[in-house]
Amino acid sequence: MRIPPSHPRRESLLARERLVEGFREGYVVPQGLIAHGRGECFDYLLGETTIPPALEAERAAVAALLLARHPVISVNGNVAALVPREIVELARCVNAKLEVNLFYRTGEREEAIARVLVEHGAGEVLGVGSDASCTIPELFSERRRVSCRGIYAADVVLVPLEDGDRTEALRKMGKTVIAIDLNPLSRTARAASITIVDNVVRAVPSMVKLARELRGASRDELARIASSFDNERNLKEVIAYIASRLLELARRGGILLYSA
Ligand code: PTJ
Repeated sequence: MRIPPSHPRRESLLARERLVEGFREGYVVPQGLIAHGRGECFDYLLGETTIPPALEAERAAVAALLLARHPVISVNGNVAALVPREIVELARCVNAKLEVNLFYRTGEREEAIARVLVEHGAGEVLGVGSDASCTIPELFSERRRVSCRGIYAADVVLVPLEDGDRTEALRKMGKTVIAIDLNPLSRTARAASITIVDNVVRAVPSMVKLARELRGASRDELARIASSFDNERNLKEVIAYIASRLLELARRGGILLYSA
């Protein structure tokens, strides 16, 4: 589908096209298309931009990843479709392993997603086939099967577009969990150690940029950034931001601007 460069919703339409392509190629599940629609709805409320509390969370997340002994980035179908190059680049910048981990797991999808990551520059991709032989305790979805050298052993795990159950289970294992979730009210958002309320298509490139900036920082400075972050306070700031933005739009009648 050709989307004119001047189209006001170009970026959003391009993201949809990438997901539809991933769906046609078999690595995005239909449920992933529905999940994206829910995300788009929250993105409207944010004004489709990285808001200040999200940037603060991205900074804390990058500091935590750079400080980690064994950081791992979990990749599902939507992430592979939306930000394949950027997620590989982020892993490289923070020296993290990449692991495929799927809610709707099939061997074909695992392999297809690993292939997409390799095509975009990844070296080793964990979590495929028999590599996913460790189990996250108390988790009953297919997400429980993880790589013993990856998520199972990780101290810090980045989980974009996650479900609440795994976030809670990983926290119970003592791990620092970083979530990227446009819904600030979700169970994932509340259960994670650091929640980035931003679209993955903006959050991941922003984290790459921050990683390049912070790579030269001392461990003390990184520890200060990571430990001064308070997830509950940050989520309250996100909700306050949305509330005041909606009030402002209602006052100005500006809601019409967003009905394209
Ligand atoms: O590829 P699989 O098999 O692992 O399945 C992936 C999906 C996304 C289908 C699976 O993880 C799922 O069902 O997720 P949920 O429980 O629907 O949660 C997805 C969350 O991500 C929701 O809170 C959405 O608001 C949010 N979300 C959707 N699109 C984006 C997003 N957050 C950030 N950026 C997005 N582009």
